[in-house]
Amino acid sequence: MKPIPLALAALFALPAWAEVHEVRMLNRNDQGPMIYEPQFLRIAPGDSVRFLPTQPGHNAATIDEMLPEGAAPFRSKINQEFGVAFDIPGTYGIKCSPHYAMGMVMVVQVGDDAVATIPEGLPKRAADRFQSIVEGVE
Ligand SMILES: [Cu+2]
Repeated sequence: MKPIPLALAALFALPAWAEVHEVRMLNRNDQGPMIYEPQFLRIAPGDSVRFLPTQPGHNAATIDEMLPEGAAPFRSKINQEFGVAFDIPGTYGIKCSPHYAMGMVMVVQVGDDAVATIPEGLPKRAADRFQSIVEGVE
């Protein structure tokens, strides 16, 4: 067997490539109105999520009560594709700013931990959808 060239050996020493996950922002799908697809992602620290304006009128923003300690909040512009890396493990609640009260939310779970408890005091339809998301997670 030929020896592995030095440059290639260096490549193998790098950590696995961070993955990019895509989330579509929709007015409706077969699971309901005002919805992210998928509504739940489990990703590795360092992975990124791209929020795609598949249908108009949506964005993606962190929810203050559902942001791991030390993680930076973000808020994308309406109708614009937005990519963000998640470096800090934990449970991130994501909302669409104009449709939060209508329950347009999702969970990004970073790392291997169980999904954190959904906090009290969220808008009713957002809380209901978070509950159904969490119930669907193994
Ligand atoms: Cu929306």
